[in-house]
Amino acid sequence: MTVTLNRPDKLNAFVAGMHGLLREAISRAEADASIRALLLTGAGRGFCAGQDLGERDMSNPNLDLGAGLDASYNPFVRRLRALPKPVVCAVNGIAAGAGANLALACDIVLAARSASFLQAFAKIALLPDCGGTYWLPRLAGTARAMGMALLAERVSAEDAERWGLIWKCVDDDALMDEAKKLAQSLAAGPTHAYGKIKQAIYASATNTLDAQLDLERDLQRELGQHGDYREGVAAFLGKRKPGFTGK
Ligand code: T3D
Repeated sequence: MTVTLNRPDKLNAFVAGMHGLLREAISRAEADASIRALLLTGAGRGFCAGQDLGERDMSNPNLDLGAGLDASYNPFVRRLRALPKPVVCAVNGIAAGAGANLALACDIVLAARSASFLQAFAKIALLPDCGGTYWLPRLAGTARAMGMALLAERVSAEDAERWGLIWKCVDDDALMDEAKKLAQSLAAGPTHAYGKIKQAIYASATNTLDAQLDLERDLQRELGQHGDYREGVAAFLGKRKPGFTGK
């Protein structure tokens, strides 16, 4: 399934209605077994410029940004990470604020060479949200995380790849072909195993080695009972391509 953020005149900045549509999309991706990979991208010259800054009522003395995160952004990030299917992000242009951190929440991030990542938050006296303070130090190290968050400067797609923030930077005109090919190939793969790979890799951020070894054992035990494992081994031994079903 491809989900395209589609408000290009505002660089796909988030307004309330988009959150509703994203909720519907992720619910479909969760429920529909025929959807075996998700591809997230943006329409136009930007990927996403984060929260639409015109949407908040600045005259409200009780403005509660935490409530907005609780209601919309945070559940979406949690559901993306927990989705037992691979999520590919094709960052087609600038990814700023919540847009940058939403991209980094995805499992495999490709970015167009002309794209960039901007932790814009400090410019408006906020802090990186949507998991930014979690992913940035883990992916790029504290020094770079701090630089990105405090200085709020654009990081090019090439630097993002070099720093380990994303999987790959590709030429602009190759981005969508490459992202679709990748998503299609993942969708034809052992998607049940991919779900467990996600679970294990993401759990490692907070697990001890002992806990992680136990988790690997438990998940491997389960995968060993799955038809895709049998098919993978039979295909290898039979010198043929495997036909994984994910079921
Ligand atoms: O409220 C809460 O829920 C708290 C949660 C916050 C999460 C966040 O995401 S906070 C961070 C919000 N995002 C930003 O601060 C980024 C703001 N945008 C920019 O700094 C720049 O637009 C960019 C660096 C991303 C791109 O610059 P540039 O020069 O390529 O484009 P531009 O001309 O600034 O933008 C094009 C249009 O999109 C323009 O509209 P116009 O003038 O043509 O009608 C611009 O106003 C609009 N736009 C871009 N970003 C936003 C936006 N409009 C509303 N909100 C935006 N975030």
